[in-house]
Amino acid sequence: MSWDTQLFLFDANGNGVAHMDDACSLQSALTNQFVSQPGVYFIGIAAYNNDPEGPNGLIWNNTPFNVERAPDGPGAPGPLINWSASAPTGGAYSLTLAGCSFGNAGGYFCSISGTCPGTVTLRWSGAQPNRQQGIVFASNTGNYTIPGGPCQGTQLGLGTQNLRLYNTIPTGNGSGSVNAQAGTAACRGYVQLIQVPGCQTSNVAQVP
Ligand SMILES: [Ca+2]
Ligand SMILES: [Ca+2]
Repeated sequence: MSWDTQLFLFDANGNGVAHMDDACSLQSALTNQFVSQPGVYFIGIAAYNNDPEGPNGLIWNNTPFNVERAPDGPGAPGPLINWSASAPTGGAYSLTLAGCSFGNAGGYFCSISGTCPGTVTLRWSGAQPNRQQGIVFASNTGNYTIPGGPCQGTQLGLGTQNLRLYNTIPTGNGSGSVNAQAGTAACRGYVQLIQVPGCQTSNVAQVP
């Protein structure tokens, strides 16, 4: 890619969620670190320095360029009403999505927050109450199909690298959280939940 991109993530109401300008040279990348709940999200891509504005101005300040940020501008969090450039430029782009799944809003959802290595918190919602759920870990995403057992044939969003069942915990009333100590080998890895019986799977969440 030959032009200076900026990436923005907005929620369904047009409010800002996350922005990063320069992740790799002048190209942009976003993680899930500011995404705390399921729902509909919009990705915005713009050339530097065409920035989204809310009623009170910029939703994000222009700098720092190489840090992923929640809305921090005078117009935070939005909603988006305008873009700052009067004569926008840009060009062709490719967008790579990794470790994500189509949202089942109101469905089985998990997220991971915290610091890795260190203490991380796994949160889940939308599970069936009073069941068991397996916490499955892998270092990569993929389409691994469970070869046997009660969920034989269920396809996960995980790959086979360091794939393992980390733990099995109750779903409680359908939502909850658990803390865990994450070592270096777990950092930036991926987690997916699968509940038994039923074999419903959650989205894939990335360890910080
Ligand atoms: Ca950029
Ligand atoms: Ca900017």
